[in-house]
Amino acid sequence: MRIVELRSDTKTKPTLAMREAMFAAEVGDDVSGEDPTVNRLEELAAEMLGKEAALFVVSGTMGNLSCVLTHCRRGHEVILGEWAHIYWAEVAGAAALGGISYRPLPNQPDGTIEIAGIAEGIRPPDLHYAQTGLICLENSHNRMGGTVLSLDYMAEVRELADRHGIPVHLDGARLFNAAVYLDVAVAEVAAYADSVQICLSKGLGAPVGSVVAGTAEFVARARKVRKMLGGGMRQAGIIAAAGIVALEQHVDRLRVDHANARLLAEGMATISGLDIDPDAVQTNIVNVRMTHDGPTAVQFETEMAERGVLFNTISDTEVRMVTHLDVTRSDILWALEQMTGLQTGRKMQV
Ligand code: TLP
Repeated sequence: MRIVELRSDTKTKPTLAMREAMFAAEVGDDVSGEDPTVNRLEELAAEMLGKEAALFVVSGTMGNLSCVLTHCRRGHEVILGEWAHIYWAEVAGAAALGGISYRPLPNQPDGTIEIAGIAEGIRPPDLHYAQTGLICLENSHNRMGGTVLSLDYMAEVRELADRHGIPVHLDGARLFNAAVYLDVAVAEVAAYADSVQICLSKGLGAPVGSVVAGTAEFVARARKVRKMLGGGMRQAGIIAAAGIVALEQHVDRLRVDHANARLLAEGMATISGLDIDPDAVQTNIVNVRMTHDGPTAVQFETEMAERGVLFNTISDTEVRMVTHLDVTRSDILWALEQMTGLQTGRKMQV
């Protein structure tokens, strides 16, 4: 049966070029800094992100947690969006492991947090209050549908944070998607943050891994935190090699994923029971609502899975579809045909 995998861009399989690079990778013990392939990946990522240094980590979750633990002390409070992945889907790691509390603020549909809200959320230096230790942004914004924070917005947050002497961390799991959408170098977006986490294993297609970047001093401390979290890897060049291919070969092609997401959204806008504004789709994530007379999200997910089109429910009334390098334009057209067939059949039954 034909399968179109839209559950996540994490589902990509390594390309032949990645497998060859992994096979040929020169390796050493990365815990003592002796893996030349990991070192090369870290240098490349730091250069692309415009930062002094970078650190290879196992996952986006470990990258974000390492950064939060490096910026903050116990008792600090982190300002972030209520739909920030760090708050919503990373097992409250900073609270559980770091004694750090979160100050979640409402996310706007475009992924921003209102500047006035952040300003209000920053704690004054009162004896009773927690100290605001960090502001976290996410770009592109996963839960809000792959929306991109503008450079103007990033600059506003930076300016506010600087006025209060608070660092900014950027969860850039899909930062390259954001940069491609904005048509700027990824370093231009990262410039507004003190630390940034990028995922190699999402749209860039590597099988494993993320990178965090910042000043050399910050990264040296984050390296120690990574060790504490059990993230010191040995001959990690085997997986870092695929990460290098991801950064060298898979950035520009993200445009294809964005075009496919747009095509998918435009097609779904014409299918009964589904409610979507194709103009709201900016990158590779498509969130679709079910109309009140349409199927439930779970029903739609289950029935489409039976037809080979896989995606995830994100609420009672909403599903998420994600395009990536293992999904072609022809896959999108086929998926749309399946959806039209299902919805037309449903209407005829009524
Ligand atoms: N996102 C995944 C998971 O939620 C399953 C997905 O499918 O979108 N930041 C952002 C913005 C993310 O979207 C994710 C993962 C992470 C961090 C965490 O990365 P990993 O999964 O590598 O720990």
